[in-house]
This record gives sequence, C-alpha cells and structure tokens, in this order.
Amino acid sequence: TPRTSIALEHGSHRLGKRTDEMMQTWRNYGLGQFIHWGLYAIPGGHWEGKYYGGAAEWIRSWKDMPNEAYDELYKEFDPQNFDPRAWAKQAKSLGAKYMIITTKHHDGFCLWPSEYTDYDVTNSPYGKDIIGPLVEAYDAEGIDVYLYFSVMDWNHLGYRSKLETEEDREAYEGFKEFTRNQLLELLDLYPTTKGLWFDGTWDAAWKEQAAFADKLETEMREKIPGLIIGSRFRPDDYGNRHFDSNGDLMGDYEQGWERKLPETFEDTKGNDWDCVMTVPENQWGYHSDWRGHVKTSFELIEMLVKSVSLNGNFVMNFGPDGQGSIREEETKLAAEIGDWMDVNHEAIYGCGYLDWKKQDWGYYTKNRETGKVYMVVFNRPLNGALRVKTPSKIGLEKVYSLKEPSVTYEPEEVHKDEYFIHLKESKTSKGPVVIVIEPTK
Ligand code: JFZ
Repeated sequence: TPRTSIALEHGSHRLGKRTDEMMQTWRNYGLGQFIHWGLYAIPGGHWEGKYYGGAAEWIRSWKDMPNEAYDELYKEFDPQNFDPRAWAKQAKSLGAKYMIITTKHHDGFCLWPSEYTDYDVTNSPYGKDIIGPLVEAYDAEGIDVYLYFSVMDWNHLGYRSKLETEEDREAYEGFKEFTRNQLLELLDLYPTTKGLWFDGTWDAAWKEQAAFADKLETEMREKIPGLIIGSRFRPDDYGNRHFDSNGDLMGDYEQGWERKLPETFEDTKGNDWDCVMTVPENQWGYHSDWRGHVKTSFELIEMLVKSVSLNGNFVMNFGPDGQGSIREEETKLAAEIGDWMDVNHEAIYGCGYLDWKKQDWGYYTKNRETGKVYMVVFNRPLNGALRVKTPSKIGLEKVYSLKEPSVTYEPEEVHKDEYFIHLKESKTSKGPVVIVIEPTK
C-alpha cells in the first residue's frame, strides 16, 4: 500500500522499532510499577468533609476546593513514613522490572529540589529531595527508574492552555524555557534515569510547539544515550500527537493505552507499547475512600499476561498516602501478584506475542530468545482440554507444567495441526496455571 507522504520537519524520526540494547531491555520488562505521589495525597479525595469523586490527583480542579487552599498544601508536606528502600523492596517482590515516579504532576509541585521554582520539596516541612533517594533505592534493587513529568503546570505563571494574545505568547516563551530547564536539570541530577514518561501535553498551546519539543527531545537524548521517551511528548508540524500526520509513531513506544488494553495484535499496529493501569476504576493519586469496583489480583494478572501476549508492558499504579505509606489494599495485591510471579515469571520476562490462533482458555506468550511458548490458563474448559492450533509444520516437541516440569503432557492430536492438552494441574491451584510448550523448529 502506498504511504501518504506529507513533508514534515518534526514528524517521526524512525520507521519501525528501536533495536538497541536499552530498548530491548524495555521491551523485555513485562511488568512495571507506577507511583503517583504529590500534594494531592494529603487531602486524599476530600475537602472540608466533602467527597471528591474524580481522580484524587485532580482535586485542585474541583469547584469545591479553592485553588488557594490547594496551593498551601505544600506547607503540610512532611511524609514521616516515607521509606524509599521499603518501596523498592516491595516493588522487587511484586516482580516489577521498572518504576515510573511522578516528579511533577499537573499541580506543578516538584518532588525534587528544583533551581527553577520555589514550589518544591525544599520549601515543604519535609525539606529534602524525594526523587534522589527513590532512584538510589530502586537502582539498588535492580529496578530501572523512569521519570513521569507533566508539561501542563497549574503553578507556573507563564503556563497557558491556549495562546490567544501577544501577552500569552510572551508568557508561554518563559514557560517553555522553564520546562526545558527542569527537564535538563532532572537528567543532570539523576543520570541513571532510563527514560521519561510524559503527560499533560494535550493542550492547544503545546500542540503548536513542534520545533521546540523536537529540539528539546534531541537535547534530552544527547544527555543520556539510549534514553526512552514514549509517544506522548511532542506534537508534529500540524499538532498531531502520538502518530504524526503520516500515521507514523513518534517516540519509542505507543503511550496511548491508559486504563485500557488493546484487544488484538492489529490494535497495536505492531508497535512497542505500555499500558498504565489503576487499581480502582480511575484513581492514580491517593484517595482515602475508594468507591466502585476495585480490581483483584487475578484481574491484574490477566491484564499483565494479556499485555505481554500482545507485545506490551503492563504498569500497575500505586498511590502512597500523605505520610508516605503504601495503602493496605495495594500491599496485599502486590504480595498476591508477587506470589504468582515467583512461580510463573518465566512466562512474562523476555516474552511477547506469538502468532498462533488465540484460544478461549487464555493467552500465549513466547520467549523472544528461547522460542519457548507459554500457555497461561485463565478459563478452564469443563472437559479440562486445552485446544492448541499450530501453524502448519510446527509440532509440539515437549509440553510440561511450568510449576512442576516433571509433570509432562502427551498432546492428543484432534485434527492435523490441532491438539488437546488435558490439564492435570489441580483445580485448587492458586491463580492461572502455566503450561510450557517447546515447539519443533
Ligand atoms: C493523565 C493524568 O491526567 C492523570 O492524572 C494520570 O497521571 C494519568 C497517568 O495521566 O491522564 C490521562 C492521560 C491520557 C489519557 C487519559 C488520561 N488518554 O490518553 O486517554
């Protein structure tokens, strides 16, 4: 099919995937941890006895909470329970290979000491850097750190959502310089950063900044070779985001899967991608009073496996409270998912999409190096038989239980290239079971 071709100065810089080592590492993570932490954790979804039903980190935008009140919260930021090493240990036992931390959310409050604003941790009673100790603790556990950064900033006087007047444009120039300074500052302060996770880039004003954002992205990449930046940073010449005007992905992976998952491989267009997921329906920052559906560990494990089966990473969110404690619900989920990962991580790390016909019992994943195939079973058929259809000329050399490799299977050939594997694993086994297939070459 002929590609449309609009001449772009600031469109995609690359067709196809990055193949360098840092990107391979990213691709093989499987599971990540997101942490939303900031001043919004203090009110935790309430103001003067009233309940805010929106996402807790958006409470400043709620008509019932005056901006002035929110903007004083930094005077209460003093998280006495903040223990970065405990967070990192928990993430490790969850099985997370990378972590994304909100250095600055939409409110503009910086969790690092920034030279470019007073609205940061050093002016809170806590008085010291949060990001540095976190990076150090996660680095020590071997978990790669990514910095979340909101371009949209409700605190900076030069910020505008749209540029209507000359005054707006002038003010916004100052804001752009500020944004550039902060980003380069972060990379200077935390040089082990593996990538940036951008947000708050949807406003009309930012969509006009193709040239600026392109240059800044280049500068950031020069600071840390191999740096990973998703598709949610820069607009192209026509203000298109994620995909440029020719439909080509901008950035290193598609960042559009927020609280939702692709259904099919086609939905992913074959790109690298991550899915970021909340535990309740839509709460990122700490909300003391979760209402509505709260996901179980089985649901989250299924989303993780589905992501990997479609070549994506799955990132589970945590919202620590105003004192720096991770809530019980998240601690319990992390332990449950971690227990499953202890036994079954081989079906996750280093794994991706397999082009065999999907079956109703669950998901296939495939190790990119060994070629081993994993069947992760979420729905047990009543007859206990798992159907497997292979592409022609590919047979099943060895089939066995991941948990107990001595438990092997003799697939029953139903038709040509179609088999039944009769499950032996106990019906009481905790969570989805995994069967390994070593296909014939
Ligand atoms: C943004 C933030 O507004 C939110 O607070 C949270 O930090 C989340 C991770 O990111 O919310 C979004 C971003 C993108 C989409 C939807 C909500 N999107 O692409 O549909």
